[in-house]
Amino acid sequence: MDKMYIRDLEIYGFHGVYEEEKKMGQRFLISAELFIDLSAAGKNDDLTKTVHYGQLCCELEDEFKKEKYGLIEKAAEELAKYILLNYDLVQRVKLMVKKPWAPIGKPIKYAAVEVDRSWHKAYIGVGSNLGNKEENIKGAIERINLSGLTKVIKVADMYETKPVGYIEQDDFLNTVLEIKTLLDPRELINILLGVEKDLKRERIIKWGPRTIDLDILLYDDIVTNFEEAIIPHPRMHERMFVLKPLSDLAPYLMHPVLNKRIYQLVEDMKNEIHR
Ligand code: PH2
Ligand code: MG
Ligand code: MG
Repeated sequence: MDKMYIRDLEIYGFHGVYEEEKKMGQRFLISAELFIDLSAAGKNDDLTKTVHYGQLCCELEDEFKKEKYGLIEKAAEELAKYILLNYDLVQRVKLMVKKPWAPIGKPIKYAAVEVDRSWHKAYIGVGSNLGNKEENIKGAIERINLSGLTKVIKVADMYETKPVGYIEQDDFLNTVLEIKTLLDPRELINILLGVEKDLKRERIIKWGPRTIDLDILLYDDIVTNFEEAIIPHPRMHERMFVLKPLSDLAPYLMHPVLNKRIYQLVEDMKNEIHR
């Protein structure tokens, strides 16, 4: 991947654990490594296909001076997020904050931290079979977007489906979302649980009626084994109400455990039914 560098942008700021640092301020040096495809800008000599580094430096300075944090970790985290949220073309950023005048009474060149942050792509299975199903799903999408660090990129068609598992309940409306997120899987699952709660989901019967169900199906190509979010979703390949909308969005995507493409999983399941 191509990169753009900002090296040692000097900013006078007020971050620090000690009171005098917040009062007097000190010199900081900011470096950023942006992962960005520069080929279109390179071919066409077109500024709109890249990042204007002059503008970026001004914005980083404003952002850096807006708050007084205790830790350079926090300052670095905020700047990395700022870049990813405000510059669509940037896929990943490494951001370093150096403190050459750190008041520690020792002769060091500087103390510094670097954070490495990037967008992740994930697919979310959505289902509703209680209340106004379509409104519930739209409400969930809105809330996910409002949560800040996650954006819904694509929404598959909505499918009316017969309940699978516990069948004494109303039909479902199902779809799948493609999202990009700065959250790790645990943080993402917590946001999704918050949205479910917000939409008055009550967990009474396992696999029973729900206003909204939001499941992480896939997250990049990672494989997890922690209880709260097993990724890929362990039953996704057995559920047509997941596979069909997912295959509308990403038929050629590989399932990282089964090593098959999504459209192949759809075919497998159809053959299973007709066997
Ligand atoms: N979700 C379940 C159990 N059964 N059936 C359909 N048709 N759609 C669902 O979303 C669904 C289900 C558990 O999450
Ligand atoms: Mg579910
Ligand atoms: Mg669920």
